Amino acid sequence: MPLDLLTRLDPLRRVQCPFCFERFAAFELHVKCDGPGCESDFSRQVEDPILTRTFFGSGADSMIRSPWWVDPRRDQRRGVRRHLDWLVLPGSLDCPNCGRETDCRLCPRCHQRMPEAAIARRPGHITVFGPQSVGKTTYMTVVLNEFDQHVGPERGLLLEPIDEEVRRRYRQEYRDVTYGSALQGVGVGHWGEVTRQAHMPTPPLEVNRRVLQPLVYKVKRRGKTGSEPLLSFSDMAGEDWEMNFSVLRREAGHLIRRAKGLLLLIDPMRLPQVASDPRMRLSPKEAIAPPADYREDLSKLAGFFDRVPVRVPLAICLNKLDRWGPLMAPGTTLHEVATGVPGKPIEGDLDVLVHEEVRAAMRRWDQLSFLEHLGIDFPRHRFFACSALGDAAQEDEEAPQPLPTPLLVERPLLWLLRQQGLLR
Ligand SMILES: Nc1nc2c(ncn2[C@@H]2O[C@H](COP(=O)(O)OP(=O)(O)OP(=O)(O)O)[C@@H](O)[C@H]2O)c(=O)[nH]1
Ligand SMILES: [Mg+2]
Ligand SMILES: [Zn+2]
Ligand SMILES: [Zn+2]
Repeated sequence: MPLDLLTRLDPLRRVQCPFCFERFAAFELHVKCDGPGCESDFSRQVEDPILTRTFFGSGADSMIRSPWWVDPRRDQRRGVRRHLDWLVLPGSLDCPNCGRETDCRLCPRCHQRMPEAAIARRPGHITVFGPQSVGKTTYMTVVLNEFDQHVGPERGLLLEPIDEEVRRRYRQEYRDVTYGSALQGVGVGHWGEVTRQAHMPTPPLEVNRRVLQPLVYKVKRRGKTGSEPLLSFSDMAGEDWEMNFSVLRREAGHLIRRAKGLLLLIDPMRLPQVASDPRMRLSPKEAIAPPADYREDLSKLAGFFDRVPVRVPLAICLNKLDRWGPLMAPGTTLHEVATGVPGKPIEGDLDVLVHEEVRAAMRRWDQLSFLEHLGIDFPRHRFFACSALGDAAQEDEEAPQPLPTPLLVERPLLWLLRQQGLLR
C-alpha cells in the first residue's frame, strides 16, 4: 500500500525498525523492487551486502542477491529531486530492471522490509531472556497461543503476524512443537506417535543467528482506527546468556538495549534453598544444574546499558510455578494457583499479591543483595510467577507431552504492554 501523504510530508520523522531496532529518519529508507519478475529471476538480481550482514554476520563468505534496491538519495536517475527527499518522501520509484513502479521500503540498516505501520508509528518490543532451560521458548510459544485463543479475544486485542514468514516461523518453530502439528492430526503423527515435545535448547548465536530475527506482530485493538502499532518478540538462547556473553552483547545487544519491555525468566529450582526443600523431587537434569546467581544476572543486564538506573520496564517472572508453587504457605495466592485450589475467587489485585508474595519468597531464599540491586538499577520492575505448562509439565523430557494448561502466563506480558502504552 502506498504511504499516505501525511507520512510522506514528514520525512524527518524518526522511525524505528521492528526487526533490528535501529532508529533513523524516514527519508533514509531504501526502496526495492518487489515485482514478481525481479523476485523470481535470479539474473536480474543484484548483490545485497546489507541483507547478507543481517543474516550471516559481518564475516559472511558469500553474498545474498536480491531484486534491485537503492538508497533513493543516491539514485542518479532522479536528478536534483534526490536531494529534496528530506522535504517530501518520494511516492515510488521505477525499477530499472523490470520497469515496474515500486514503493516497497527497506530498513537502511538491516534491509528487511519495513511495514507501513512501522513507518507511521514506533513499534513496541519485548525481549525474553534469562539463563538456560528456564522455559523461555516454551513461554513464548504458550503466551502467544494464549493471546490468540483466549486473552486477546477477551480483551479486544489481537496479535496478527506481520507477514507470512513470521506466521510460518511461529507455527513451525514454536507452536507445532508444544501443541503438535496440524499436518498430522492434533498431536499424533502418522504412526500414532505423539508429536508434542519439549523444545530443544535454543541454539547459540554462533550456530544459528535466527534469534536475531524477532517475531513481529501487528496489535489490533477493538474500537481503534488508524494504523496499528507493532510488537516484536525476541527469545534468546540461555547458552549465550550464561556462556557466550560477550558474543551476545556484541551481536544481540540491541535487542536488550532498545527493547521497550524486558522479561527476565528465572527458575527458582536453581536456588539451593528451594532445591533442598525435602518436599521437592528434582529430576536428574535439575539435580546437576549449577546454582543460580540472580545478582550476577542483573549485573549482566545492567552492563547492556550506558546509564543506570535503567528506565526500561523489567518484568521478572519466576517460571515453573507448577513445580515450586506447592512449597508456598497454604492460603497464599501462589499456593492456591499452583495447586489449583478452586476456592473463593482471589480478592484484590492479583498482580500486586503475586508481586508481594514473590518478593517475600526471594527474601526468605536469601536473595537480599539481588533485591537491593534491583531496586537501585531497575526501579521500574515488577515480579511475576507463572507456569507455561501447568500440570502438563512432564518430568521426563522424552515423554509424550500433554497439552499445556498454563498458569498466569499472560500477566507479565499484559503489564509490559501497559507500560508501553499499547494497552490501558
Ligand atoms: N515444570 C515445568 N517445566 C517447564 C515449563 N516450561 C518449560 N519447561 C521445561 O523446561 C525445559 C526447558 O524449556 P525451554 O523452553 O526449552 O527453555 P529455554 O529457557 O528456552 O532454554 P534455552 O533455549 O536452552 O535457553 C523443557 O524441558 C521444558 O519442558 C513449565 O512451565 N513447568
Ligand atoms: Mg529456548
Ligand atoms: Zn532494520
Ligand atoms: Zn523489478
